Amino acid sequence: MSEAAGVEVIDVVVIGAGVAGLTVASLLQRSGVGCVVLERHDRSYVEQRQRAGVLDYRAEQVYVRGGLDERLLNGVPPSGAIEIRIDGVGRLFDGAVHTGGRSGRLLSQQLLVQRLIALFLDGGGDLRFDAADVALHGVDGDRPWVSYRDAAGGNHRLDCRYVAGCDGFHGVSRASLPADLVTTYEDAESIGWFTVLTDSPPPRHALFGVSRHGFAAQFARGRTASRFYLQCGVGDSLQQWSDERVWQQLRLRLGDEQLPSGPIVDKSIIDARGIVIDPMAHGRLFLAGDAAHIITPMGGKGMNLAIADAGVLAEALYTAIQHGDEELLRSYSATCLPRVWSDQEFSRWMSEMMFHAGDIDTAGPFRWQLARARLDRLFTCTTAAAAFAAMLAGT
Ligand code: FAS
Repeated sequence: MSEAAGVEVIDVVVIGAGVAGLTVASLLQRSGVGCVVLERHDRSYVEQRQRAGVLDYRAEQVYVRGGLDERLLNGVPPSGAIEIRIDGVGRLFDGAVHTGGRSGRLLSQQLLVQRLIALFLDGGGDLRFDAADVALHGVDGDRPWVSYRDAAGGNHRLDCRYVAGCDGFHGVSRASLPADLVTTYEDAESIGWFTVLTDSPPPRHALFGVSRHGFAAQFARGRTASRFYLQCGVGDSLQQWSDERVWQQLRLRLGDEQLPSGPIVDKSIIDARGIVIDPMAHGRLFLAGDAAHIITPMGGKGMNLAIADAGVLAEALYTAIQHGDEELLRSYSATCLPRVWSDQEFSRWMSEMMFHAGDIDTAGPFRWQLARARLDRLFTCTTAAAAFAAMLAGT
């Protein structure tokens, strides 16, 4: 980092300290590339956000290849089997059996973010929280720069070579792309669903409940919390879902009258849209994670796609800065998009299977039968099981 007349000069500015931004920054730090991370919220806010809960095998390998796995994955158990409970009857699906043991880890996004922040700061990383009014300038030229205001009201300018836009779907990076140069693909699932976070015992296995009362799922979020997903009417509001109704429906759909309850600490409607931005780059600005794509949580790919993008971007930035070769940066978007679309397709395929196989009115009797056949095939056809296991693991 050098400074001239109040202007700081750095190789890379990373916008956003979510899983994508922190993964890019930690990998760059490890490879000796200087970067500054700008995050608009304070540390405690970023560290308390509870989102995803499973790190897939593909994302795990990004940390293994980057030499970060020891610090990030220490003591984190494999994700293990999932339970699919159809009308109250449970069947265990152990993906690792079909993938030669490659499955993923039960790692909450919250814990991963906490560990990434500690790793980056312990390594002397420059992470600036409470960065307000972040703005990008000249990203389509040779000398982009980023401005922001710190918590004390001081204005800052960072001159850089590249910008990693990892600030989520509502951040400034995606908004900086010229509208006439990008295509936004968008499609909404014809199903409503919402999620609740509870202080109640987690399930032994990730649990998917398919029942005539509708879909529900339960995932561990640490040792004492659960995240549940429930199908609801398209356009439903949270006011229509009292805590009492939530627990009543969960017991019904998971076929478990004894399902232990607890305080519901968070409730939010799921944005049931799939969105992909193409290209994921413009000039010297490169988008990673939710800044470039939104995916519904059914296949557990939101966090994992963000980490996969970050792995590709960090290597491309390293090669450009340390070896002056921009080929990987030029092909960054073309490298990421096929994987993004593959995960979008998988997530939609799984959503349709789980939702259509439940409440017969959701998709009608014929599609209900199709979805039940698709579910059953996971347990009766090794080829179908292997394909499903490979997509879940990201292998
Ligand atoms: P993030 O949104 O995580 O991080 C972006 C960061 O940029 C944030 O810290 C934000 O504060 C910062 N930022 C934004 N604008 C800025 C600006 N102008 N200046 C500076 N900083 C700025 N995915 C799954 O796979 N499984 C799940 O079970 C799952 N559950 C979810 C539950 C919820 C409630 C939500 C909201 C999402 C869930 N997801 C799930 C999806 C989630 O994991 C995202 O895909 C993931 O957080 C994407 O990571 P990032 O791209 O790093 O974006």
